[in-house]
Amino acid sequence: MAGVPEIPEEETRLPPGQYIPRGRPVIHYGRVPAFRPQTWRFQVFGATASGEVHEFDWAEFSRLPPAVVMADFHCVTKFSVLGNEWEGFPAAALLERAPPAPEVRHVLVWAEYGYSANLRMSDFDRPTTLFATHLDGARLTPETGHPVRLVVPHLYAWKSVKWVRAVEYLVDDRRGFWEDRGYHNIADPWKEQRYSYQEEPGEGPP
Ligand SMILES: Nc1nc2c(c(=O)[nH]1)N[C@H]1C(S)=C(S)[C@@H](COP(=O)(O)O)O[C@H]1N2
Ligand SMILES: [Mo]
Repeated sequence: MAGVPEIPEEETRLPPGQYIPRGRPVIHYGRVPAFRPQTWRFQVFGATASGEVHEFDWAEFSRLPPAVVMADFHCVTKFSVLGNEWEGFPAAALLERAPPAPEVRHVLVWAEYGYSANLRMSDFDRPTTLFATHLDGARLTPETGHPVRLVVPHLYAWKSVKWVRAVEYLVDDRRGFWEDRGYHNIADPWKEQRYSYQEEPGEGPP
């Protein structure tokens, strides 16, 4: 309608408490690991359907079916980066190649140096949850997760594990690195689920 001021799209797209920074912040705990393609392995372990550990080398992992996801990125420290084009392999494709046992409800995603984040299977299984190798048309840099990082755009970005090396299938939920240090087990930015003291009964492991 004429005369009605429009709310800029960037404002309606920002979850509560978030802002758009200048540039693209890079943050992580600890050092940036080196990628050695000859010895790199990706493991799927825990409650697999077969009871066996699945292991992929880089060539095998790279043969998962490709996908592209356009998404915003929200860090709990309050910056958001809008409109990222991630390219990689859907988490759902990994679930097909390395099926979980029927009673699996959660995953713990593991990175180099022991960083981890837990997710409900319903969050891991979303079509927009991706193992990304590229951002905005370019290969990930060492700092942003090369060779591969998880991207879970609908949750706070600490769940988007860089330098990912393994997925553990869980029947009972277990907290990851930040979830164990006071951050919310679910981490939905639209509900501002930042800290574990905000958790409702049933939103985290006892
Ligand atoms: N392996 C690993 N992944 C990680 C982290 C980390 O410390 N280690 N930090 C997380 C946090 S808190 C954020 S905000 C994003 C930052 O991603 P970026 O550096 O590409 O912006 O990576 C996430 N993934
Ligand atoms: Mo973050």
